[in-house]
Order: sequence, then structure tokens, then C-alpha cells
Amino acid sequence: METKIIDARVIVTCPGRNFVTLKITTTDGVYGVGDGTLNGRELAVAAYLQEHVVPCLIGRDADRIEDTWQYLYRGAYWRRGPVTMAAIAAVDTALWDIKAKRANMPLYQLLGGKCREGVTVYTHANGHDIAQLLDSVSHHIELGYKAVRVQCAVPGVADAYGIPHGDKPYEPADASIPREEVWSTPKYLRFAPKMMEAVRAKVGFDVALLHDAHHRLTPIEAAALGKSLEEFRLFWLEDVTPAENQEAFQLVRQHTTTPLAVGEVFNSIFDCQQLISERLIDYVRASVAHAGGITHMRRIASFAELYGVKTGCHGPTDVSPICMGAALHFGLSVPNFGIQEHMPHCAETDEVFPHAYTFNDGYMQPGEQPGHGVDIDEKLAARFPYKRMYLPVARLEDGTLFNW
Ligand code: CS2
Ligand code: MG
Repeated sequence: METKIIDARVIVTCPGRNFVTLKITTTDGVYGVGDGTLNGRELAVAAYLQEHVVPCLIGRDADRIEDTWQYLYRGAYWRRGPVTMAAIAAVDTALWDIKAKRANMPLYQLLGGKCREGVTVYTHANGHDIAQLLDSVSHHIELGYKAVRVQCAVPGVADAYGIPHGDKPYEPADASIPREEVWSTPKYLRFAPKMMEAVRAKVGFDVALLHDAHHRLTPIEAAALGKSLEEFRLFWLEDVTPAENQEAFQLVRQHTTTPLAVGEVFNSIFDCQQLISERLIDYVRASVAHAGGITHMRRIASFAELYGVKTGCHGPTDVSPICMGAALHFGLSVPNFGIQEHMPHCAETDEVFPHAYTFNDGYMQPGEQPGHGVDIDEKLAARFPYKRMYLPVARLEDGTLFNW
């Protein structure tokens, strides 16, 4: 007998930061939840879901996940784009949650079972200067992390990417109107190798180190940075140059053997088609919440596998614990898994989204709960109403608007 969708509800909550959740309920009383959070544009996804997706879901067969994916993707006529793909992701993740709950299995089992014992994660270390960064790296190694992303304030640059304000944990979407930061690429390029040299001198070469340039370089600057960091053997160098122009990576690639990761802003397989098929990157950073859910992420991973490219999914605090849980099932089951980002959520977020996933000794586990193992406490969620919060914008020292 068909299990039909009888209800789909959009829940927007701000326990420390904004999250968009879709909760789908079926005729047999089972429900599933999906994440559709798009940092700084949350209500666009909420309205898209509410007005243009929810009415089409009611009465559909909850088991037909691929068909529903195609229906929402092709049916929109306007293919791709971050808002559409986050909305599709929310539906897709909720339907996989339902299917796994009905099968009484943790989601990774439905996806083919474990390909590894645990999901290796990296976390963030940062500092207002090198000394503070070194303490932060050591602290995270003590916590058990085997891979750490390092970011440091750049001398002479007011606000470098990845550095918290004061002693609060790093959270860039922090103002109701975008804050303006000032950036200098030459100062950063001079400083980055010194930072990495200091970290390697302190922790040696057994820890995987990552670094994020956050879209701020031209291709030739990116090539120079990659070259200057080669001796420090990074696990990856991320988002060195904007990837709208995938061809730009040909130049970077010709000049450096530092592994490259790109794609936290990607929302479809077409965003990385050339990057992957020409082997211009080593890791693809698309996430379940932004790139069409589990269904589309599996497609990206399978395509990447053909070319020796691995996954390295985006996992900042601006995707909800639901995305994190789903990403861990995906990461456990996909053959060409590389690494998963893990930026722990604040206590309020963790309370609103009770979850089965755990961290131990550098690895995360999604848990054995049927479904993806993450829920939403709606009563608690209602206590944290939406707040408009924007990411900053960046300007060069002469005032030119730049890439944040
Ligand atoms: C970052 C993110 O996690 C990362 O690698 O680049 O923190 C990014 O800045 C935010 O997700 C923006 O919403
Ligand atoms: Mg990044």
C-alpha cells in the first residue's frame, strides 16, 4: 500500500543562528526532517518551500524519492540555483529519513552500508596571532581531532576570514545589516607561509592541516599561494579563487601540487562538471543541505569517483544538525569519501535538534537510530524566533567591493 505525504511544515528557528527545517509526515504516522538552511537568505528558502513546494507534496507517495526529486527539479522549469536546490534538499533529506525509519534502519544501511569504520572530520583552529593559533591547534588535537583547519589574523589587516570577534566562537553571520571588512591580498600572501611554517614546527607532520582562502585570490595569486605552501604538505587548500569560472583552476593546477578543495557554494553537479572531469580539484565541498540532498550528493560523488576526486562536505554551523547527521550517513557509505567538516554547534542549537551522532578520537558516527538520527524539538524551536542576520562584505583597502 502506498504511504502518502499528508503534511509538510516549514519550521524557521534561531537558537543562536537561523535554521530552516522541513518536517514531512506520512499516512502511517512516520515523519522525517530535512535541512534547507541558506545562510543570510533563510526566508527565501522558507517561502519557496511554503508557497511552491509544500502544496505539491501533499498526497504524493513518500517512497518515490528519486521521482519527487525529478518532479521538483524539472518541474520548477527554473533549474538549479541555491534557493531551489536548498528547498529540494530539505524535501529529499526528509524523505530519506522517512524511508530509513520505515525500514527500521539507520540511513547508511539503506545507502549500501558502511565503507569505513568512522567518518574522519576536521575542525577549525584560529587565532588573533600565531601564538593564539598554535594554542588553538594544540587544544583541538588534545580533543582528538586528527585534522585541523588553521586560520590566523593577518598583521595589518583589520578582519581576516575565519577569525572571531573578541573571545566568542567564530560565527560570521553576526549583523542585521552586513558588516564591512577590509582586506589586503598582498599582506595575506606574505603572511600565509609564515603561519603554516609555525604550525608545522609546533605539531609536526602527523596532523592533517587545512586552510581556507575563501575565494579571495586571482588564479595567478592562488597558484603562488599553493606553491608557497607545498613544503608544509597541506591536506587541502580551499576556495583559492571563485569557481564560477571553472577553467580558472587550470592555471592554478599547472603551478602547484598542493591539493585543492572547492565547492561549499555549489548547488549542482554542473557547478563542478569541468573541475572534476579535468581533475582540476581533489575534493568537492558540496553539502547535503545546499546541493539537492542525499540523492544529488550521491550523484556528485559517483561522478567524482570516476576521476579520483573525493568528497569533503561543507559542515559549518550554518547548516543545521540535520544536515550534519545526513552528511555522516552519506560519508560512511560513499566509497570516495575524503573528509567531513565539523564545526560544533552551540548548546541551544544542539538542544533544539536532538541527535544521535557522536564524536570520538577524530571520527564521527551517525549513530544506529532508524533514519538519519536527528530530530527537531518544535516547542523549544518556537522559543527562538527568526532574526535577520547577514554575513559580512569585504572591501579592498582602496574601498573596492571584493569577495568576502
Ligand atoms: C567556510 C564557512 O566552513 C567553511 O569552510 O568557508 O564558514 C562559510 O564562510 C560559511 O558557511 C558562510 O555561510
Ligand atoms: Mg570554506
